Amino acid sequence: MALKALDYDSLNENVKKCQYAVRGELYLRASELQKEGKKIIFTNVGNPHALGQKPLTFPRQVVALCQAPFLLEDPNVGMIFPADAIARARHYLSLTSGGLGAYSDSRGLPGVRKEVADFIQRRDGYPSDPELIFLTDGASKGVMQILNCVIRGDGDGILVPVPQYPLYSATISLLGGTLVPYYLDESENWGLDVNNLRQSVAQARSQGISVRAMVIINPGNPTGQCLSEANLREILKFCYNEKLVLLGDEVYQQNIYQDERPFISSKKVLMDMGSPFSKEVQLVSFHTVSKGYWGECGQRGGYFEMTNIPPRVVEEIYKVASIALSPNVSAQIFMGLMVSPPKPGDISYDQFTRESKGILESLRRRAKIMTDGFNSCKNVVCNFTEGAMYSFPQIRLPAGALQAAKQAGKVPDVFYCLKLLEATGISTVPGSGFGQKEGVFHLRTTILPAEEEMPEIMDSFKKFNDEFMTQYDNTVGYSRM
Ligand code: DCS
Repeated sequence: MALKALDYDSLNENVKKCQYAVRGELYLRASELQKEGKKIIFTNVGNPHALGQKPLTFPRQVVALCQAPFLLEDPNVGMIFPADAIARARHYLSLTSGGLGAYSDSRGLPGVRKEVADFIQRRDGYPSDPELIFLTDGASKGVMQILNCVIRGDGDGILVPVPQYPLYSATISLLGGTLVPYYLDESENWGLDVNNLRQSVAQARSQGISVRAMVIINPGNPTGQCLSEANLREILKFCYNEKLVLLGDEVYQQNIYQDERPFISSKKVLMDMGSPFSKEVQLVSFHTVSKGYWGECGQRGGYFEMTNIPPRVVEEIYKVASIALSPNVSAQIFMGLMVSPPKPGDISYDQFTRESKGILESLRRRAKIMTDGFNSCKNVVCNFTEGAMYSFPQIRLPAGALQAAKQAGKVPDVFYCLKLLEATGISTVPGSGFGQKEGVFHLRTTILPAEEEMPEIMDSFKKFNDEFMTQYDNTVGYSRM
């Protein structure tokens, strides 16, 4: 009998091929255990509010007023909302044509895109054009839109770091392109070696693949490293020589936990390099309201900025964005607020600063507690989390554990993470979901559990790990670095 269009065997093969480990086997098992009444610590997703982070007060006040504009007409509104939140709500409503219930332009509200451009200009010291900024439903949708424009078929390759955040591998699969991996160097704190890049491109070309774009994630997910300015220059030169569009995923730009290597945007480095690079290299940079000290993942707000993309191409990207009519309008307002927070002298400035500093300082402490905790465990080594929201320790599995995993029909790091979940309730993502070198195993946790719960979580991890290692440490030989 003929198959129906949505029978499994007739499905688009690209959909079946696509894998997304952050919500994979471990997450499903954790959800089952939770239903059975076990306490689960979900460290698999960088979802700060789900782990207890409180929303910043000022942006929620502004958006609440935009959602319920009748409150602005209430004579008592000033008793509940500060005057700067009221003024800002009126400002954003004036930028819309019909409030939050109306579609906006498919690129986003022009007034908010102007605020984003002003932010980029303040951050980098170079002009930014609102016409080249599109607002999106989270950074994910922006990445998908751009990859959709770049990938023409399986002969097109995209350079992606390994380990990587699986948005990239999954989207490339869905669009039928080819992922060209370049390996980050764990022994160099997950640094990026341009010689590796050259090798990856040469190898892909020898297989007839046309390499068209390069992804960087800075700060890194899952690896947590911050790229140096020198490294960014090398990357941009490489893209110039190879005619690659650079996709700069900079969603963790506020999440920095050391002072030696502050965040520097790819756009700034490119502009600093001057001509011909600044006029030639094609760059698309992504940002979001989901990360930083905002953590407003559920709002689904993001933007991308295009540099050196010809106007005709921008028009085409606009056309395709129009198919979805409009990005989420309340999320656009979150974005506007993120890029223009209260200023010194504003009524809400002190509270906003107190809240945001409190979150960032605590994340900095948590990054250290976590990496120190991992490094105190048997057969575990972990680079310091310099930025982003994750720790990515390497787990050196004894031969006995590799054998047991094989018997259970599991990839070794999936086996380890499942055992960890069953024993402690800690839900992580196995390193195989992000890509890693053959025969080397990792796991990823977020650094987001509440600070006061962190020591207990790390104790319970250590107890599990050290017992696991003793249990399987009956043979010679380990997985290696
Ligand atoms: N880029 C990177 C590097 C990310 O880590 C994420 C989300 C995104 C883009 C997309 O975020 P938004 O669409 O919300 O803007 N990170 C996921 C993760 O690894 N854990 O939680 C979500």
